[in-house]
Amino acid sequence: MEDVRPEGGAGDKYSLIVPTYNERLNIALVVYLVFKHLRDVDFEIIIVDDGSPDGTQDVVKQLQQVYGDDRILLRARPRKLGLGTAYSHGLKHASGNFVVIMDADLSHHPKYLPQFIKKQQETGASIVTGTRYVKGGGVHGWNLMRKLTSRGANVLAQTFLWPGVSDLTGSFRLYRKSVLEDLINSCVSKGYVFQMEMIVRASRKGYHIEEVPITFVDRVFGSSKLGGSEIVEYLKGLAYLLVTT
Ligand SMILES: Nc1nc2c(ncn2[C@@H]2O[C@H](COP(=O)(O)OP(=O)(O)O)[C@@H](O)[C@H]2O)c(=O)[nH]1
Ligand SMILES: [Mg+2]
Repeated sequence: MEDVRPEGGAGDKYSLIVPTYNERLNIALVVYLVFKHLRDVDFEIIIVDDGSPDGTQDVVKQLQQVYGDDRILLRARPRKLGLGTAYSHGLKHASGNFVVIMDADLSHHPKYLPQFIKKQQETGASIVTGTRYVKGGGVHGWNLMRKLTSRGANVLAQTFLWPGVSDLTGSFRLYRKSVLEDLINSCVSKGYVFQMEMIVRASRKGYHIEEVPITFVDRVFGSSKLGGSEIVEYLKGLAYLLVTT
């Protein structure tokens, strides 16, 4: 199946899973930029909206009129059910042999998508992950506290889990679909820890992982959902991974 396909292209299809909660102001720009940067690529965008009260779905429906509902799939859920299950929900509807997971708030800029694809084709990797913590990568727009939190989280996890990947908590990644299915089935964490569990388990399972430096720019519109309780959850998650992987 996917894994025996010759590398390098023809026939590859990319399903971009974009979870949204109150992204009315961002989603059209993200979609526009994806089309702009993936001109010669076969792809679909699967938007998993959790009943956003701001009317995100109305904007998505308008985008479907413009780009076609075979390119923009709206796979909504009735209410806010969390990110981890949003990915598996989107995955059920993915028809590509590769899946990209990205945020809707432009922190994950679509301009990097061609680099992810190229890296996968050159290396045959099962996962290509965007990393902020190598030369050429970075973070813009975060205050010192948030930078320290993210950096600290990565340093802690590197120290204890030695996953061989420089950015564990970022979530801008390309996966072979079969690999993502396997990982989602093996992961139990919720929330922010989920991204770290996915990549740590991938590394333990011996999947070939490559990195592409990205600059993460904080969202311009809307507000983030990260707070103090996530830091506590993160530390619990780290401890859990330490004993289970
Ligand atoms: N479907 C769905 N999407 C969500 C949920 N929570 C966050 N998102 C989306 O997930 C992405 C990342 O969330 P964000 O608040 O930007 O997290 P941050 O970048 O870590 O601060 C964005 O595209 C959000 O709209 C949720 O419960 N359900
Ligand atoms: Mg964000």
